[in-house]
Amino acid sequence: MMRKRFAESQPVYGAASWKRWTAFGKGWSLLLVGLLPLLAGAQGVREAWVARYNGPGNGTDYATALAVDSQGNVYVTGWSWGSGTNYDYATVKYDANGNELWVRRYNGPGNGWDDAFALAVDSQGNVYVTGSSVGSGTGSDYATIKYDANGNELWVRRYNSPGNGGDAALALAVDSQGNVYVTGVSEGSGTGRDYATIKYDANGTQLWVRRYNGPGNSEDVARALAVDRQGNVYVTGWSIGSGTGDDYATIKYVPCPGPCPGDVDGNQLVDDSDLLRVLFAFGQGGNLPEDLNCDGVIDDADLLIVLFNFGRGC
Ligand SMILES: [Ca+2]
Ligand SMILES: [Ca+2]
Ligand SMILES: [Ca+2]
Ligand SMILES: [Ca+2]
Repeated sequence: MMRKRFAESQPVYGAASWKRWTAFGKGWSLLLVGLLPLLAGAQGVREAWVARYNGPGNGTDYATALAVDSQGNVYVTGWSWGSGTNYDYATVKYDANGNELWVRRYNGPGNGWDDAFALAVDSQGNVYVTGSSVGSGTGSDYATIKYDANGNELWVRRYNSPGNGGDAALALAVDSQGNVYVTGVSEGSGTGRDYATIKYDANGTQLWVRRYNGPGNSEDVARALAVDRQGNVYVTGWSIGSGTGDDYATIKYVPCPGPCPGDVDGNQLVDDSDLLRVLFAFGQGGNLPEDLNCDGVIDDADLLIVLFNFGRGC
């Protein structure tokens, strides 16, 4: 009997306890189920702020590009209806809380349609924008602007194509030295529209322009650009081929002279093989690695670069 009572009492006590514990457990289970997405790393999102910008013309304003810096400041640009100036670039800096710190507008010399398409910010907070801006008798041109962190305009550089037609910069990058690279679409001279890629130094001095006309001798539009730590520049876009319609066309530009002057074959040493390559290519023109000073022909100057650096490792 004792055994039975004990045996009977156990489940009674046990059931009540179990009910309490299971009820408690269910509560925890539900809580855990609720927390599980967070524990698993899934997160919600909340709208911290919305900042709107209406230009002085109270008309159409289109933002096209955005960047954020290490302090959480946010930069946007685009095109914005002005007051008697048609569309202008309008670049806005917000702090991390969405407060508008400054607005800078740019109206080109043609007092016409000016559209910013790309923006970047560097580690000093300098802001770079580029796009298409109507010139004075030049159609639209690239117009690239550098602002300091306070929005002071440091320089504006314009580029008009050899075809004196429509030009629109569509992409921009800045490297760690503050060199600025832009690319886009630019009217050629008998080549339809071409890629045109430009490098400016930190002071806005134009260092080079390179154009690309595809095999279809027709429309070529560069849409994106990147620069790596060695200063190699990459652009891509769409380009009419020869019987292939539009194709991707991706180009790498290497700096000239390179980081290891005289090193033609890229083995980080200036030696016999580099000398032989320059001698073998001597007198040739065109876009060759033996053209060490990039003047379009392999000549004495290139030979001197090899001889001057002979034996040097990089
Ligand atoms: Ca508006
Ligand atoms: Ca304008
Ligand atoms: Ca132009
Ligand atoms: Ca072309």
